[in-house]
Amino acid sequence: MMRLNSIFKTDTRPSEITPKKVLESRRSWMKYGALSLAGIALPARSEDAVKEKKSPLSFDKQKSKYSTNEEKSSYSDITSYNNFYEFGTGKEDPAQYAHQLNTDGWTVEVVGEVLKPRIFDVDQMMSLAPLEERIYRLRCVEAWSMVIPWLGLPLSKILNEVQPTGNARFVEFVSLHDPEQMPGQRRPSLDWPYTEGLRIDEAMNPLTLLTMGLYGELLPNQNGAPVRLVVPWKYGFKSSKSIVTIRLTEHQPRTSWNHSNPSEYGFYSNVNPNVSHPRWSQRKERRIGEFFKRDTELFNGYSEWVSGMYGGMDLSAHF
Ligand SMILES: Nc1nc2c(c(=O)[nH]1)N[C@H]1C(S)=C(S)[C@@H](COP(=O)(O)O)O[C@H]1N2
Ligand SMILES: [Mo]
Repeated sequence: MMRLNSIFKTDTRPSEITPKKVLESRRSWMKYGALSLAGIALPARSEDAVKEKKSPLSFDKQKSKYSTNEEKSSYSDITSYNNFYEFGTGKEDPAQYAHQLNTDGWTVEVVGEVLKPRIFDVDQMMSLAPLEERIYRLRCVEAWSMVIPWLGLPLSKILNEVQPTGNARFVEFVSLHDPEQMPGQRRPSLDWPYTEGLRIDEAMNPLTLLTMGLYGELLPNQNGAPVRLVVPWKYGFKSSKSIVTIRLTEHQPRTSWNHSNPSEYGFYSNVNPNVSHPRWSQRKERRIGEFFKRDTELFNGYSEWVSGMYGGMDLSAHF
């Protein structure tokens, strides 16, 4: 805890200071949310939550049944070694430049093949379920990994709100496109905006989280504030950051990495030690902060909950 204490500049452990801090930022979101909605009433659920004086941000301190028991990566590793190409292609670029991103008044539109398209502000999304802490492994395609205590809610809670139509077979996630705030977007390192996608059953799987925080705090910008996806059985690039649009579609959406290099980055990108990346093996991974490599597990160790979705599929063809 020594290290964390120094990061948070306090004698209190982060887990103990969380509720107040998070609650304070919730209030500022409420304020901005109200402004941006300009007179449009907040949905009943959000108002009810306030009336009941029950913070919708209170989260389950018990470990979720989906959490790993492995040692968590340090807060400083999680927030200083990132991939977020909107802020540059170097691992240290996001921590250096992402503070330029203004997340005030952020909204996410949930549109497409749905009966009730809707624009959510971040607070409204958080109000749909109590935030829950889940300690998930994040395995990057570059063969490193971390263990991160995320704070989020199952994406299915949001999707159920908008009522997918019978044509909704995929979900597309679009991240913010704003070259003024995101210097990396002034270069064609990817085809902007960053887009990703999941099949609808993957999106509805209880492991798939819409995440607003980590280590009991709101997400630092470099980790994808104010709202990012976390899909723990897939390579990290499927977990889109700073999302502004969630679109349900009939056809498989085009995704940024697949588009830039289809032979290296498949649509599914399930973590799989038996399917090599064309330029390196995926059999082993280096846990950031450790010296010796570990064996990579199929579906990043989450087979129990996800393998059923891929029955009969050739995972080397659908990599
Ligand atoms: N919008 C956006 N989302 C993104 C990326 C990105 O460049 N832009 N990088 C992805 C990659 S490659 C990884 S490994 C994870 C890293 O998440 P982390 O920095 O929170 O560990 O974010 C993913 N989400
Ligand atoms: Mo990644």
